[in-house]
Amino acid sequence: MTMITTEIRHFEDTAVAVISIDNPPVNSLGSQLRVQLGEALTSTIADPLVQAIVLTGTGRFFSGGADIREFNTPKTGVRPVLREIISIIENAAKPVVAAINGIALGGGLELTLGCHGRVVSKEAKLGLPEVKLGVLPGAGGTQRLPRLVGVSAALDIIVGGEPLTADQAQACGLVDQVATGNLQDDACAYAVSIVQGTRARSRIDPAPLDEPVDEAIFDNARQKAQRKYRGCTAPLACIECVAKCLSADLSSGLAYEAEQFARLVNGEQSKALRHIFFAERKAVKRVAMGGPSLTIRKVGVVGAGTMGGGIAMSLANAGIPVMLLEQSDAAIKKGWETIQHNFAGNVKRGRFTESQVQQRLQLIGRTTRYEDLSDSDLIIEAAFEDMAVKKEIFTRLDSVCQSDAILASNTSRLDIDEIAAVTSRRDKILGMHFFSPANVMRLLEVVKGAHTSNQVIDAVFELAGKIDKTPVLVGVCDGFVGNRMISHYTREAYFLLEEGASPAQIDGALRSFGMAMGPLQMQDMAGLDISWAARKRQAGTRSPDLRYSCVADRICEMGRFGQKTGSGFYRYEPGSRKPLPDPEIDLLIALCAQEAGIIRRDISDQEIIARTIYALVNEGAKIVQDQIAQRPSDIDVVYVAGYGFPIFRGGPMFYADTIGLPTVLETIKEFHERFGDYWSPAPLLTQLAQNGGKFSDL
Ligand code: 3H9
Repeated sequence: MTMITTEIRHFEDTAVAVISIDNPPVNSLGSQLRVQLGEALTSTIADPLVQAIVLTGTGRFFSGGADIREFNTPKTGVRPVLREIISIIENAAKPVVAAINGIALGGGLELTLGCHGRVVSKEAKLGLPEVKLGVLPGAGGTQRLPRLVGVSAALDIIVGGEPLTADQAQACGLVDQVATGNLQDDACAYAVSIVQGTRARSRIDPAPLDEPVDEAIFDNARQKAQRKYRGCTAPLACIECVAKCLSADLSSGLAYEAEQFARLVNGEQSKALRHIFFAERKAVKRVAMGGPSLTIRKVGVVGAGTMGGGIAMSLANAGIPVMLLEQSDAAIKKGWETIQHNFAGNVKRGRFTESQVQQRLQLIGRTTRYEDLSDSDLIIEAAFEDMAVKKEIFTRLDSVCQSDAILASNTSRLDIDEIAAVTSRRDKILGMHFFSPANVMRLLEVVKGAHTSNQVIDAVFELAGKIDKTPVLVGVCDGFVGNRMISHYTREAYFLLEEGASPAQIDGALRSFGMAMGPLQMQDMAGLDISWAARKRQAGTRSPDLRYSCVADRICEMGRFGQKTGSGFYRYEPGSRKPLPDPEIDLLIALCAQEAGIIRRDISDQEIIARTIYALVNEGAKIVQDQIAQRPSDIDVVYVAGYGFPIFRGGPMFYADTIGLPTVLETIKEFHERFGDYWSPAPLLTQLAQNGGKFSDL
């Protein structure tokens, strides 16, 4: 396949070879492309009729960087490797100018750093996002960029991983010129001016970087990295590589960078992060096959509480008009004030300007009349989590909304089909389970009922993309994917309390595993009354033979609902969210254990992690088997995006793969013997473990 084309252009009597990268979808620099690019460069550099070269891309992309799918395969070794190509460019006798036509990321941007001039289109985005894939810019980025823009800006770009606009890139010295006319013409003119001697070549000085740098700059970068990429090792390696520029010349710096890149790319963290990169893209793939597509232009939201308000903010952020409904003027006023307060917080943190907030607020209408929802294409109900309440709302919505409007519930657990049954449009009913705070959290469980049409799912997926959410398609069951699994995780945490662990030990062990928060801290934050209500609802169907911990119920009976009441599993000082151990709870736990006839013992952190995380894995396998999730990697996306599961472990199912399914199964069987039926191994797990399979093979 031809991925590189060369065209000779005559520009002011100078022959310029324009080499274009054409490898859809993102012009990634895979092995085949590198071979062709190497040949095109070598032959044009050797061609006596060519005086300058312009390197550009086709479509929206200059290049999305190295081909990530080839990592950890023999293809990465196919020569010329990217570093060699950049060296060919850097050492070319004739000028090579990059015409950066669009997105230039990772190895794509590194390619341009070897060039003797960089001209960029206004729309271009330039960045080194490797850190997000658990690696570092491994084709010279950590050595050439600081020499070009200085240590501080290079640290921001490499460790932050966020792309720059064309103007930002020009301001920091990353590019030489933003095209004002036709990009290729401007780049050719730039190259010609170098040939004519009216402009100097941009060259990276190979000597160690002579810049007075305060060591505090690196300490700050390390602290920022620890906050942004909790538990990840790549950001620290990026910082060490940038620091190397100050002591090493270019060639030893490049050798050091190559060593660090090889270490990271072969490590478990990078594999996990790349797994999530592809898992997210798989999860958001649309489902409808043909048929008319539905467009959502205006959305109604029922309920202006925390969830409803957050959902309205997400929609307004994307420029989508919203009509927010509450039962009373007082309730709508309260909800509106919270939205205003939250937007004001965004302004304070520099996320939006005052005028951007005003534009958003103008998009949110308020009402107490259902009739005002009649022109909405989608209505999202975010009312109290109670089936009777939901049924009443859906009955009213069904009667007032236009016949082709989609009706969604933000329920986190309830049966969508039971809700759909009270309407005359079961094909247009679905669940949209947002996560709190809805204007911040990216995960959206899209719940497909028995009758929901693919067109409806497709329209909601499209909307999710517009409001910057990661939609994951799930089926109907109590708790869908995320909450169904979390019940098993918290169940084990409660049992471990009775068996001898303290809340602080359980939370500490799981935080050190990498969870953003321990399970008991998380319960305190979410509100203990929510899961209490769910347990009460499930009480009728719970087998009396199964072990049940009453610790959480007893805490609720004391009126301790977590942070909102100042106490739960922990106590909280007024105005503080810092969980403080509470001897009263230690006594209560000991009492519950005694009543249940449990002899308390020392529990290791290792057991806490295995009991809680394998409970997730075992239930996850059952969820895949029940077809509640389309694939194991969707579960990983749900857990990383919605439940604070460490991204560097790739989600619970990928984590199980990395441990090895036979080992996971053995441990689960042992728990089954020791702790009873909750631990019956998922048949899918057993089957995969016995056949040498992995969840990621499915
Ligand atoms: C690197 O460069 C290392 C070097 O420093 C050193 C080397 C020695 N490779 O996201 P989309 C696929 S590391 C392979 O939906 P968008 C993607 O999976 C790399 N495939 O489109 C999807 O496939 P499918 C540094 C890639 O327009 C399709 O392309 N670069 C790659 O929303 C479309 O993707 C990065 O980290 C890739 N590099 O966004 C950039 N990139 O259709 C990573 C994408 O089968 N990529 N695919 O599902 C991105 O951030 C976004 O994909 C991008 C496009 C902004 C480029």
